[in-house]
Amino acid sequence: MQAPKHIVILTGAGISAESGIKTFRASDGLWEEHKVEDVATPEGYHRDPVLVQGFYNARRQQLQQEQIHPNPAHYALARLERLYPEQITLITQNIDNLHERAGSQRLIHMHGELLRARCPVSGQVIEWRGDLHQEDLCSCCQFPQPLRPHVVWFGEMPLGLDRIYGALAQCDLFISIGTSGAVYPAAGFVHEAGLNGAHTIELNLEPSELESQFDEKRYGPASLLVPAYVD
Ligand code: BJW
Repeated sequence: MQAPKHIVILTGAGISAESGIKTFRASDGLWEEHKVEDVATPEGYHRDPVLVQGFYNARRQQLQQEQIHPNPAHYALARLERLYPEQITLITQNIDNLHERAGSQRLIHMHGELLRARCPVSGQVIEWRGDLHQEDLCSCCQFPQPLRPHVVWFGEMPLGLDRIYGALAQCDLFISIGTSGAVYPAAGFVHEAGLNGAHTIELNLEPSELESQFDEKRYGPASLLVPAYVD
């Protein structure tokens, strides 16, 4: 691959599918078992915090099982970052930690991180590897608050947007990997990058909802496509 000046890479649930982590919108995906509005909105959380904490506790436990590992797609992106550390902005919508475990260091978790909890009042974020319960209170406020998962639900503001839009404004290559393009603002990044003159490429199992917006497309499993593209 010829080195562009700046590359923005956006990943979604599809990159972690072959590591054994379920995607959202597949027929056996996470939304098949749960209603989106129950487990991925602030309203759902306020209605039934125990249900929502249980949903994330189960995913947190699964992520830390021995058989869950980064796959060749995560490793290929980490290799690319080692080759071009200054030229790459890696943005993930995933809350798993598989990019970091593969060696990626300069990573933006725009929808948060499963292994962290957050105080809803001060915004303080702390590492959290075990189950999270309503009785787990923050230690930052005068009146301690129940900690919540450090994730971004529908209607909430994604994280790192200033850095993301800054990188999109200067990138000449935009690569989207394993995302359905169903959720904004991430679904708008290809348009944004295209406006700035970047070459855009989709690497996905199948054409996404945004397929027609990409200059180049390759379809198949990420564990094969990504190493073949970046190496
Ligand atoms: C493989 C593979 C393999 C499988 N190899 N590929 C109307 C119009 C426009 C916008 C809105 C609207 N109404 C509301 C909105 C905004 C809303 C939104 O987008 N709603 C849509 C439903 C329309 N967005 C928000 O509310 C966001 N905030 C916001 O907009 O703030 C205001 C704002 C304004 C202006 C600028 C900026 C901000 C927040 C969105 C938060 C999303 N949160 C979740 C949950 C996170 C925590 C958790 O993990 O539980 O994020 S929802 C869920 O979807 C999760 C994911 O990150 C996200 C995207 O899913 P992803 O990764 O694409 O997964 P899938 O399953 O959809 O797709 C997997 C893909 O992989 C598929 O294509 C497969 O084919 C492929 N695949 N195996 C390669 N082996």
